[in-house]
Amino acid sequence: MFLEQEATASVPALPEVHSGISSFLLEKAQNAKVGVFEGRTKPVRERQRLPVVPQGIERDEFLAALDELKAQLGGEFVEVNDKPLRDGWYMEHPNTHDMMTILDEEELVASAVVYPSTTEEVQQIVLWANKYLIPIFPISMGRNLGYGGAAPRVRGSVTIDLGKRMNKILDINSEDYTCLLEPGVSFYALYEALKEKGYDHMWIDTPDLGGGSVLGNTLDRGVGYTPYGDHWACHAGLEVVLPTGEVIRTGMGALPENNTWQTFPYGFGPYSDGIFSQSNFGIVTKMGMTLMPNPGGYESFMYTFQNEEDLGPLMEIIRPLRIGMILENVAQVRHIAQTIAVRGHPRSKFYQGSGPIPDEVLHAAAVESPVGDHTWAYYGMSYGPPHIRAYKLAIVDAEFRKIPGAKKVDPKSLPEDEYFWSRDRIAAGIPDIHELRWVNWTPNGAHIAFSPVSPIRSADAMKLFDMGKKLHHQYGIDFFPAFCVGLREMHLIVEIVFDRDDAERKKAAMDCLRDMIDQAAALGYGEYRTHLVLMDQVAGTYSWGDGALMKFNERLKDALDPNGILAPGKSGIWPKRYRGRGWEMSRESGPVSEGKGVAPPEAPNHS
Ligand code: EUG
Repeated sequence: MFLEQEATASVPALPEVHSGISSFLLEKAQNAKVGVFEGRTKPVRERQRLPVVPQGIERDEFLAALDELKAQLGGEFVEVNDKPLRDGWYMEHPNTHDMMTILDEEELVASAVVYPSTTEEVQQIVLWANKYLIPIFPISMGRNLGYGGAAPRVRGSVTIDLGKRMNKILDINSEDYTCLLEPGVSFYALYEALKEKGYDHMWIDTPDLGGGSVLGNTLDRGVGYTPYGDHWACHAGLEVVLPTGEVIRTGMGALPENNTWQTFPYGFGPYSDGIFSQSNFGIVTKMGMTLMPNPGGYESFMYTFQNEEDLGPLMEIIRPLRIGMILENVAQVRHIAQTIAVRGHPRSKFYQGSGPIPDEVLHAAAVESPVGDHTWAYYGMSYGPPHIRAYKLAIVDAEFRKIPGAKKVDPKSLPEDEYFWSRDRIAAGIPDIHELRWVNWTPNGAHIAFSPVSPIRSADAMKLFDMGKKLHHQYGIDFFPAFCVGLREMHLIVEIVFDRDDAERKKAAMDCLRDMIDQAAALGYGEYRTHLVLMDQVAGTYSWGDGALMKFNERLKDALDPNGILAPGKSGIWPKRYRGRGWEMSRESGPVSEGKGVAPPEAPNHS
């Protein structure tokens, strides 16, 4: 059976495979894989909905167009997506679909995947797409899990897998603390490169899982956990292929032979970079990134708080400390349900009933754990030499202990494989693979995120928490909230873990997400990022001034991409040819992602 072959194959490692794992994590990854496949019952199915051809082109013409592209790129670099869909797992993820699909697995699928090796080849692909009016969807590595993975928004788009052959670290500047990257460089790979060069004076900033593309994660405004955790704020300079085929370099990159591309992000004139993040206005082929100086020491710490209501006062304590940089990193405040789930066991080990797992069951499990009973856990990090840390940690301790029942957990009491040490590494820029363990909570575990932004305030935290909890209970879903505290705001991350082979649970998850988005918007909160299938709804909540921002985005889209070939629908931005034809997804459209056709081009589509 397919599944068994997949389950026993060894995990790909760097440097043989660009998307592989660091050798120091290989054994951990191999163990993680066993856990994932133990809970897997979903078979690899025969495809029911073949062939996949994007709307607006006949099948024969599409196949002929692919042949033309094969002649340009080389036959082996154009693959038709007609084989059974293999979900794999985090380290062996597909580039053809969303491995954690919330819809029918054959809904959001690519028609073909192409593998350019240079910016020039990306340009060729873009010109080809314009010639035949074929939607294209670029991915860097395709590990955007919880937000759509590698899937295109428009069924049948041709996926451009940029990472496979464009995975060079073009530069690491050890004096300026910067680097210049192609799309296929993962956090694992960048970390390894610094180690290999002996650049101990520089740190990277990594998200919870390190397999994603640094460039892709940054463009999606992903988050890490050192003081450099706001990745977008830390990037400097882009090279972008526009939807009509031209290439630009932003910031100082526009000045030939300059040596400040990665040190001064703005250059001269309008700051263009913003329109290439979370957008469909260009394909980023190079990105500069800043690296953090090694702070000369670090010490992570953990406090636990007993009651659900402690969240409010905790936020009031965190806010001034965070803005004042006494709390220095993007820290997480995690709920007990996450603490238990991240241990990697299925929910059935703790509870066999239906409906949300009762709090008593979670507390009973926590009592048995090295961390002890609690409702909230704060994971933070103090940087610098010991006397500097001592100064900051004393303030934190005095403040956190104002909450009755607050406990400082002694790291020395925690075993080596405790989650705390994963947070410790991540906050020190050392990538890990621990986080995905909570996906084992259900059989065929998958996750999808609800990620609203709010001020770091008691009232906001409690409103979002209460709203999320109530809706999760209504839909019989376990509630896994974690607050990622930025500088003046926080991202609440609620991950719904679901069985991706259970249509009824998938529908419950979707209904719950749609309710949370609407109710959050009614309270004044919006998401920082979302899954492909929720982008229309989320974009719709950013409606100030009669949808003025979306009108502006549409005007940009039509100017930059007159044929509407690049990632139509991404971030809710539909090109003119798709508008008014029912492509938007909503509660009413249900699990259907496609509209009724596309308009013919207005002008001759190639000159
Ligand atoms: C996480 C954090 C995110 C996100 C998705 C998942 C981590 C969960 C801060 O952003 O978008 C524990």
